[in-house]
Amino acid sequence: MKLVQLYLPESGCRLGLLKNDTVLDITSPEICTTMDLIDRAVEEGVTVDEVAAGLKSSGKYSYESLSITPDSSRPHLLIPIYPPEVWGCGVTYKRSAEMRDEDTTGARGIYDHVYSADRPEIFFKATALRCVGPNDYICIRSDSTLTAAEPELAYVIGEDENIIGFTVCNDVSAWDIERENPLYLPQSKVFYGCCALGPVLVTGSEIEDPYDLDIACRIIRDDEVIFAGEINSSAMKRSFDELTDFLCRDNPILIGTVMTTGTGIMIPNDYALEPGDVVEIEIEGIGKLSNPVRKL
Ligand code: DO4
Ligand code: MG
Repeated sequence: MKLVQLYLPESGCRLGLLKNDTVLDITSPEICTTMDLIDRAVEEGVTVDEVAAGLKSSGKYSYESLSITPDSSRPHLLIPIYPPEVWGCGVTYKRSAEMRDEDTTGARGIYDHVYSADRPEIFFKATALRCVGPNDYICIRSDSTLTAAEPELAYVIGEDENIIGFTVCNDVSAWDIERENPLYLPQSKVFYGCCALGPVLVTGSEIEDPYDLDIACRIIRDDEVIFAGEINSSAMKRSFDELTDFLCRDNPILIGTVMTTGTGIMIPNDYALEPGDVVEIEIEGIGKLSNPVRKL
């Protein structure tokens, strides 16, 4: 199933189900968000798909009409989940290790080391307050001059560390701050508008093989595509179980936590984000996440 959250001017956040190009409003008095749906599934010991299948539709919208710049006077898509936390994984693709090592003075080799080590790199990325949904602004920190998009496959963790579903993530990162000193990683990763998620949350049952998904990214400036890159999730070195296992070791996480799995598309420095750019990230079977850029 493809779940969305949508905003209606008269009633705020609603739960939606995307079928073909139509979004069905399946909100019920007690289930208005994807987190409500997940909590209900946990309470009843059933799957999210089973709870969603039992909800009645009270309205429908074309997906296209909802995929607009957020505007409180018009129905529009929201972030597909308000995650209690988002955690990130780093250097899970060879290209990420290579480019990061090339561009780092002083601590060269640390990225290759973490790519090859048993323990993955896992970092705190965001809370819902720092995340944005489809068509909303991702941000460049006021003190960064080299901020890049990081196109990533993300998953939502449920009960017993199972995967509830998948979404697209842009792990927007201030690379200049990370390169200045790797100990500055939290400042390069965590700031307002540092994480985009969406456009939908696809439940696990609908993704045949999450280790074989095409991931594509485009950066558009003044209506022209200035960068296009792609990778397949098969190039990721780690398994989801391995990442979740390390995340959850002695670290209590809440159901609905999002894990983003690292980038395999390394965007050359020439295409550092500028205000007015639009970043599109498309993952097979999930959809296209599009976000404009602004400077804080
Ligand atoms: O080690 C720095 C961050 C790595 C990262 O975010 C990635 O590989 O996607
Ligand atoms: Mg990343």
